[in-house]
Amino acid sequence: MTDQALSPPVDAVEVSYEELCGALAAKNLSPLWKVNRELMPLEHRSSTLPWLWRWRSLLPMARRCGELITIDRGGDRRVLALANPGLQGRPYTSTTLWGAIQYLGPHESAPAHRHTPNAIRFVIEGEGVWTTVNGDACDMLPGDLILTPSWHWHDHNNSADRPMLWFDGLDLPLVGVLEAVFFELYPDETQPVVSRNLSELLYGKGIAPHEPRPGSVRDGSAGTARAPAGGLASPLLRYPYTTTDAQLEAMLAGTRSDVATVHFVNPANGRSALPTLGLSMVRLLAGAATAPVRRAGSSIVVVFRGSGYTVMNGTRFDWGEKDIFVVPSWVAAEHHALERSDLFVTSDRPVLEALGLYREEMLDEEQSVSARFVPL
Ligand code: 1HN
Repeated sequence: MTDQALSPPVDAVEVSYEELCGALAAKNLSPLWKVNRELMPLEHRSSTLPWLWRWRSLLPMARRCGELITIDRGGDRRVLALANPGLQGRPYTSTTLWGAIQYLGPHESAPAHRHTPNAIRFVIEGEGVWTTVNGDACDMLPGDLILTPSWHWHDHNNSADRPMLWFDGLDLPLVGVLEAVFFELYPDETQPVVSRNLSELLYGKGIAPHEPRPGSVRDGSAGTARAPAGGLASPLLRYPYTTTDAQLEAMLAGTRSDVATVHFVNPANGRSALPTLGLSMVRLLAGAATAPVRRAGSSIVVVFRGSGYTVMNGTRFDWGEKDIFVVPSWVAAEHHALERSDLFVTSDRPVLEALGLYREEMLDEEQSVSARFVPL
């Protein structure tokens, strides 16, 4: 029998329900009624697990990698991804964020390349290293944040006798699901250094260069290596810890609060320094705690200084200096500092906000797993 109303005419399918299901699968069709609750669960679910990586186990393994693994072209970087055990062996810290430790030995260089995922470096240990970003050599000292925005050339160079370790944060898993990952090797091992900390000099002081419109007659930017202002990413590429520290101190002194947070923003527009990554530093004084909150979107926390614990969905994660942990989407989290602590946070929040998907919920004291500790 054919259905004449359809063009072209098709054969009617007269089979049992079981046979129909088999026929659907054979034709790559999937009935929603079988996967509905999985796709639209009534309770929010995240496959990312709350997890913590201890510095005392990370460091010796990173060092051993330094001895056994060379940085060749091809391999390119000596990076240990913080692979979330909820993500079936994929090397991602959450479904949207890549978090990793990178180790660069004395007098080593990690060759120049560029890619569409946005990346940040947050320096944990070492000195005498710089990352050249589109020709601008950005010095890296502990606590500094360095941006390598989408499609910017970058290579890392260690001129010191000591190894260097930093945290790499990327939006790679997100750009991956969008199937928008592109990658290119620089023709040479490293880029010529055109300037040193120029982005900081030009954009780090609240006053910024006049930017002629691209293509205008007197557009003096042609031929310079620096990142464009007016793009989605910040033209400021280096956020030194000295500035972060001074700002947090001023905030705490000025507010009599025991918690202060700074956001690393694009000085040209006040938005997040990178379009896909939220970047902030939270300082908690000894005994301070943040109220329990759950947020859509995930974040990775690097404990730069201090010690304390974070309660995530009722489980307590004790942390010390340089430990790294992940807060999955919609997991209630509260941070408690046992001593004065600095927490560096990388999140996917700008993406959720831009798409109208961001939500958060403050949880009251009863729902809190442990009551807020009020310092004497
Ligand atoms: C990358 O290019 C770097 O440039 C670090 O240092 C980590 C992880 C995945 C893909 C590219 C770097 C990376 C990465």
